[in-house]
Amino acid sequence: PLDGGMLFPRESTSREVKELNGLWDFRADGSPNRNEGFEKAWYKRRVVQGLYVSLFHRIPLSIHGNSKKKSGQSLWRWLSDCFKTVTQFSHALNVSWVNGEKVTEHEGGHLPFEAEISSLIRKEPTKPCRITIAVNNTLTLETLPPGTIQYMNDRTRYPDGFFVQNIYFDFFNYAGIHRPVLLYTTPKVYVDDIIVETNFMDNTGLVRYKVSVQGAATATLKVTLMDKDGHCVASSNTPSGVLKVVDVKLWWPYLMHENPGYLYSMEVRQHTSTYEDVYTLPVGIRTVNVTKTQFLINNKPFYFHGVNKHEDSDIRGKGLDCHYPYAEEILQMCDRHGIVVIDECPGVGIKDIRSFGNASLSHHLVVMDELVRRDKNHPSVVMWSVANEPASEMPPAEFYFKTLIKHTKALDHTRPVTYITDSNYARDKGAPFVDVVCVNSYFSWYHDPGHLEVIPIQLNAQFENWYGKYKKPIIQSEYGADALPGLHMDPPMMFTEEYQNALLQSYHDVFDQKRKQYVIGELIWNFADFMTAQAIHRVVGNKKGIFTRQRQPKAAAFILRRRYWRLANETG
Ligand code: BDP
Repeated sequence: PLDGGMLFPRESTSREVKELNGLWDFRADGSPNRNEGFEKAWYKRRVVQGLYVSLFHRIPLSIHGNSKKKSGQSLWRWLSDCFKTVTQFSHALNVSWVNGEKVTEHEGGHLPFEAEISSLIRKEPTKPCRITIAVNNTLTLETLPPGTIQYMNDRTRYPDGFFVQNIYFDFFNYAGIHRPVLLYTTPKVYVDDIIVETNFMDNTGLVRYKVSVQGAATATLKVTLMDKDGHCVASSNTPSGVLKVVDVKLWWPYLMHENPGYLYSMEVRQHTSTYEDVYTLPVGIRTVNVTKTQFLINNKPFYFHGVNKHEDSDIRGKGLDCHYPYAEEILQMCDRHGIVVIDECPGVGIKDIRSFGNASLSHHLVVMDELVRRDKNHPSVVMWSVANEPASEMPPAEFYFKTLIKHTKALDHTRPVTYITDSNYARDKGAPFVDVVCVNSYFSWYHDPGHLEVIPIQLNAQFENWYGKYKKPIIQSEYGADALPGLHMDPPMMFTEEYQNALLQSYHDVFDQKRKQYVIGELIWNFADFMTAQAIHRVVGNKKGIFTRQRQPKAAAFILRRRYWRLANETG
């Protein structure tokens, strides 16, 4: 189990949050084993020349907080989810220092980690404080995503020290700090975690909650649930219990209800004789259930329709608009708007049999711990995905996915669990353990390129085979075609906007036949064009976006808009 909760840092009368955004100084460690920054202790001083890898930030800190807060009684901690991990080179982790003293290390990018740094800041309270982070985007068979480093030793063909980082996924392997770095305070006795599970019976909402407090053996607690207008609808003073909400307003997905994304606020107020802490958590009351043929939100059939996204955009590269998994700020927006999310960990590219070993599995379990810890309270998150397109036909995949899915269900029994497969229904070894079968397929693109006429027969067979074998609802979790914006041809040819349209429409015809039966969703690959590694099948990145990398629509975007309105009017 992980140490402590990971409540999103929020301001309150007892808490202060500073964003450490802006320009950080950075320097690349290009030494052969990427160790120079550690050996020469770059974190002890300011080094600005060069590219990146060590990142420095100097911030003026007032440790007294503002007057509303009890001065000198705060814990400062900083939080980050910078990117990627390393084991290949001598330092296995993302490492962080404050004023030259190491405070934490963390394996894996994409998910937040934090350290409590009050004692370091108090040492020299009048001096500016320097935070240094070493990040490494080297991928090995045991990282998530996995990768390998291949040294090229033939000096007649490659320069000295030449190596390539092999990856098994289709997005650019960025490095750096991609999301906000936050510095925040809590009182010494503080609300460390809140777990909320929701349900309803007739008109009464049920909010089961559990609050953990750190720093004191006993503390007085007051839990108040308020509606959108700030009226108290239920309250309690025990650390765990069930709040009953009469005439509940449920959290609904967008277009399924006139009130999508309804959120209550749960204020948790904790105090001892010296300390008071206040934390307010948004709460959406809804249920999720899966039957053999349906996905139910609040007991009504829900049909997934929308986009897959990558953390990528022009000029900026990777940022907040993310995937694997999305930044928590994006999930908060989805909570508010009623946008439904399948929350996926960075388990992409598990293709090599060695990535099914014990070390990989143990790390993957921890990554699921971190994902569930961060996102458990988001109503928008309706399902966990533990991986994308693993080699799930390999023999060790059975034990691997059985263990991983069981673990995830033990962490959260309220949400279904899946992974995304592109393997054959007859050979896939993990599907017995998922609640919903999620299948990616690229008929008339990677298979039978140019032959749109194969889609009806192959896609129908795909659905019938999976459903016939597993009797579980199915989501088409990826489908699509590359289109270069502005390229036109009739009859449609691959890479034109017309071909992308025709391909999507053929898929849609089949979805329409099957969605009344057991197909419960369709997710387009991809929302917008994105950068990838260079390859002969990529023309400056992947062009399967229905929007360009600059977020301008291709013709396909209009087809989807019409389709989604039609779907909404039928079901909503
Ligand atoms: C799918 C992968 C996705 C790729 C896509 C493609 O899940 O990451 O970008 O193929 O090749 O198999 O466009």
